[in-house]
Amino acid sequence: MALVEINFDGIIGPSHNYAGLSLGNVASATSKGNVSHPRAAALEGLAKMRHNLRLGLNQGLFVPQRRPDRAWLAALGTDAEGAPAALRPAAFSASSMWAANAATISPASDCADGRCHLTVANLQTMAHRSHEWPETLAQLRLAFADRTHFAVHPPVPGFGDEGAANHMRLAPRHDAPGVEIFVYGRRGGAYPVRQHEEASRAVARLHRLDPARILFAAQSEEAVAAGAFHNDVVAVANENVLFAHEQAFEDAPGLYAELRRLVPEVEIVEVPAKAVSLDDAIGSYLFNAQLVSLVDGTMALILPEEARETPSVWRWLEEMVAGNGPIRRLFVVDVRQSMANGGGPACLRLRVVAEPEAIDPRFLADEAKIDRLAGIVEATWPERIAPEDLREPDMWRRMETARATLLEALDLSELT
Ligand code: SUG
Repeated sequence: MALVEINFDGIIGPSHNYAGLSLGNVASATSKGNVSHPRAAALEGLAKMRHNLRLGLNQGLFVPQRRPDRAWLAALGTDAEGAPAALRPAAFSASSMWAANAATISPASDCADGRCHLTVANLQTMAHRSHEWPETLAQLRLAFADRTHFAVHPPVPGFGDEGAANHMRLAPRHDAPGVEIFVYGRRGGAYPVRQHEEASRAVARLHRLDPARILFAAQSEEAVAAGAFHNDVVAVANENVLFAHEQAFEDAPGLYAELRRLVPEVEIVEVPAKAVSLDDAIGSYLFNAQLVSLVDGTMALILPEEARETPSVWRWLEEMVAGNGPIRRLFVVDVRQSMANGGGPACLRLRVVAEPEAIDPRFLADEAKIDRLAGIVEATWPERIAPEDLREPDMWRRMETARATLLEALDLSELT
């Protein structure tokens, strides 16, 4: 059986809304109070999955979580009827769609026990994301139940961990031993840093990685302060290629030197600030592209429409693919509903290198399954949600019925 990369996308849930909950996430703040379109959002996400399947990529899925999260509200001494205004939106957020924050993954070839390790992220910095982990853990325990192949860890305590969005892996190929880079925040100007170095170090220990083949790198303060609340807003890696903004890291030359020593095949594609400013990089989500290896062995970027609409970014990309670098092709997808909350194509997926046969097939996707899911979304997802709709019991029931219908279609009703 072959080890391949599988992208697990979070299906965008029926409660998708714009509540401006993420301090330091510029798009979330800008969209605060706007009317959202959950049905269109979920269809955009499914269309991205279909697009990637047609490129020959392997695709998986995670299901939306229970929203409103009545158990979480109960633990806070309230309920959906009585929730104070400061709590209500946090109980409704569809933020588990951003699967890049679900967990950190180390493929089997990096881990001392020869198993793929997955640690669920605690997401403790933001209240609306801090209650994702129990349901994420439940899904990962089902999808990756085979203990001969996988070890699923609960979240690390005490220190903020935001999962794969702050983790990169460089290797000659997906199935070869690699070097894992854990990126953390030290300072973020007016904004919180969400990935703590101690959380990253704990994950590396739990995954039984070789200490000689891991690197820890701080995000630059200017990147966090400009809105790079996760490293995957300013850098992305795939196999032997690192694609990063010049201002992504506190000590880029030091990181690159270590990488070149440990992975001689590495190719670093750095975008200079004079060609693309940090603001343009963050506004367009250039680096939140999925950097993927196509079946013919070349690499491609799967970019959001906003990258094509940002002149400095598109100019730079066109020059890059016209040159001789390792990234040969550009694809553009429309995930505007997610983008307006700060989630690009790469935020919506969690990468796992594994044998598909070892995974619970209910979490794997093909086009027929995506078509079925799209039909359910069309029929049951709310068309629009305005902020005041979150106070309507009819809307809560609609969200709950929509999710239950989806789970039933996937034979995953045990997650209800
Ligand atoms: O955690 N947005 C998410 C976006 C996560 C993007 N993920 C990665 N970069 N990998 C966040 O900030 C907005 C929710 C709101 O404001 O209602 C939100 O949670």
